[in-house]
Amino acid sequence: MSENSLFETKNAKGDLVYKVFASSIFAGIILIWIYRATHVIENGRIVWMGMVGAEIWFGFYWILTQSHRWNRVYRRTFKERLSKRPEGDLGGVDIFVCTADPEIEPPMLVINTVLSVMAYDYPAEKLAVYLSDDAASDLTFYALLEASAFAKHWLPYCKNFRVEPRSPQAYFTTQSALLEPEQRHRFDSIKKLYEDMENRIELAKKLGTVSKSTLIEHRGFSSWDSYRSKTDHDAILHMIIDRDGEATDVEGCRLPTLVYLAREKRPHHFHNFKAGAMNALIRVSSEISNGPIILNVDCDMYSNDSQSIRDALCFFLDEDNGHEVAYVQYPQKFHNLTRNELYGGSLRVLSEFEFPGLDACGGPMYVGTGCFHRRDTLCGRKFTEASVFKWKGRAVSRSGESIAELEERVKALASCTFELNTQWGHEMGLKYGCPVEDVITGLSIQCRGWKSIFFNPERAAFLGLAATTLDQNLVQHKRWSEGDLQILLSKYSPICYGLGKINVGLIMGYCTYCFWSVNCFATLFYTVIPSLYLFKGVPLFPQVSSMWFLPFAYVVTAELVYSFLEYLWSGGTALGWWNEQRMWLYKRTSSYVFAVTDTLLKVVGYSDSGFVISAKVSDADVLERYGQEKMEFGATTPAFTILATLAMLNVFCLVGTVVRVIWAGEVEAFHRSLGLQAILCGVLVLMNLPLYNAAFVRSDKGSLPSVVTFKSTLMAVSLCSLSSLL
Ligand SMILES: *[C@@H]1O[C@H](CO)[C@@H](O)[C@H](O)[C@H]1NC(C)=O
Ligand SMILES: CC(=O)N[C@H]1CO[C@H](CO)[C@@H](O)[C@@H]1O
Repeated sequence: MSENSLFETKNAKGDLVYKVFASSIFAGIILIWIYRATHVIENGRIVWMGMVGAEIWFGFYWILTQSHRWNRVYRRTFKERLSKRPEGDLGGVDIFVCTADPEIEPPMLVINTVLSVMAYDYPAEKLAVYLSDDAASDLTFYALLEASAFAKHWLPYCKNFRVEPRSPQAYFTTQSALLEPEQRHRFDSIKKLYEDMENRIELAKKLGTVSKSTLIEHRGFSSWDSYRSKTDHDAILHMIIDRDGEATDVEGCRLPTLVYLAREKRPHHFHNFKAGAMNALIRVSSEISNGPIILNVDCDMYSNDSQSIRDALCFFLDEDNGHEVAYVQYPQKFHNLTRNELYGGSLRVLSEFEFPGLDACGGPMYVGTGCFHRRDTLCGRKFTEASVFKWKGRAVSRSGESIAELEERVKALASCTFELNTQWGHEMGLKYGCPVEDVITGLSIQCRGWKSIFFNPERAAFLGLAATTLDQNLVQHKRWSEGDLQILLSKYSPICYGLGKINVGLIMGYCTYCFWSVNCFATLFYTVIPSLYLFKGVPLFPQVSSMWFLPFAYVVTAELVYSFLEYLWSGGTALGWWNEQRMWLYKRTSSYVFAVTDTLLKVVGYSDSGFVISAKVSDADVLERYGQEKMEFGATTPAFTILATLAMLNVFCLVGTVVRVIWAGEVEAFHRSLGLQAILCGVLVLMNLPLYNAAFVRSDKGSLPSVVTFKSTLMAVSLCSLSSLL
């Protein structure tokens, strides 16, 4: 590392210890496989084959996940070295914020994100913020106008008092420290301004329209004259704070450019979701500001650190390695998690262990938010040794062109016909044709020879909103795992597409996610069959006194202890880990089942199994239960029926077995031959305690609907009786 390096990369400590540990687990897995191969269950060949299949799968999947842990690297930046360079050397940065639905993503949420990124500590004339509104909501547009007025007070306030975080909402709710009298005064007045703005926006939302005077005041609203519906309207583009204009804040300093865009939508043109919106933004911004660096964030993810742009630039501008870097991915973090992360939504282990592991193999995947890109790589450029990052000149205004003319010209780039017969969506921009377009976009960039960087600073750079009900979480994971499975079946399958172009470890890393949903088979088998056979009194695992018992006991215990330590190390709590294990089980036995089923249905030509997306807005009482960490089961969905059936089945098997054993006085024999099976069944029952509670004890709205309880009990009883007959 030279004196001028802007970042450093460190290998994880304890690498060697981990490798020894992993090797011992691997030896255990091999022994388990040997045991299965040499111990055929005579009166149950099919079950034996199932056990073999499940254990081969678990072993195989475990090997895949080693790509996340074998080597890991951690990054650190030296911003102070960057700041020694003249400020004038810095170039343009374009920030894309995407929103798609004013109901799910209320305007106040969106503008808080916009304000937080407008307030980055970066020269304002080089910063341009674009809001893509795929719902073309005049309410969101109105909120953005209000935000631009508020920014004139907010930005100087942030800079004068070095305020953090710079999302006003987050700032006002976390600000508790005593302020100096001088700031106190400003604080009160700016808070008042914010609340007034919030009231006006909430009022407009309630009335469904903005006031007449506002409509007349801003020419922008006339764009909605021809608006028919969310899916049928012209392109709408407004430079709310224009590029070359004289818009300044209350202290006379420049403001960042601020642009509102709703690309054209027509019922007969497929819009390609967020990838389509991002590509429209890439084109539109190229004519307005053309910043060589693009940051994209989801509209619920505010900036929690005003220095993040400078951090990211350290990677791109580094003299030794900067030329290889295509994008810098930040972890997804959330500000509304409860202490013990009831739904395991913190992605803790992902950001502390898995992504640093991918980073060591060539770079993390692009997850669609919280990511800085080089514009040229996003537009399809291939890597060469000469790909040094340069700040290119910004888009120049055409002489004599007015703002209105510029808007009119640029709008054409956001029409739905623009991409016909072009490489957009294929060689250029984000890729189309897959529900998780971000991942294949990142993969193809890496396949063109680029590296990516995972940067997880101590202080979170971006904070988003985690889903707050069980249903929302399961649906979200169904969507992710289904998208990832489709990648595997598409021409962008990391195995075929990446082989020879990227590191094998990275291919394995991608596969870990692509195979997520496939885990459902082995897990379902393991949660049902051993318990049923316990009930029947047929052992499926080696006797406790046998030598073969050891590899089973070792692999399971060691992996559990390891994952527990990993979780604590990542900053979680013990109960949080336990909650995560439950979610692990629930995802694998519901979300993934639907993901695989839907994918298979699509392959044979049906469209969907009808596992629908539920609203993301939660009621006050739902949020209250979330705050108390009570699981939310209050919906009649197929997913809950499966989960409840499995839970009932396990408790029946356990109770039935205990009763039988005590009745017959076979405790000793039972302990010897069915020990492992009973432990497995017992752990499954323990994991499901919140479900039994929701089914039989709780009476609030989040309890399990009685129809689901009834159905699942019936099914579990039938399964138990059926199996004892066979
Ligand atoms: C967000 O930033 C604040 C400082 O403004 C910091 O105290 C806090 O720890 C950050 N949040 C996270 C989750 O890192
Ligand atoms: C917007 C939102 O859902 N916020 C919630 C985040 O979680 C906390 C509990 O930790 C709730 O109180 C918030 O309402």
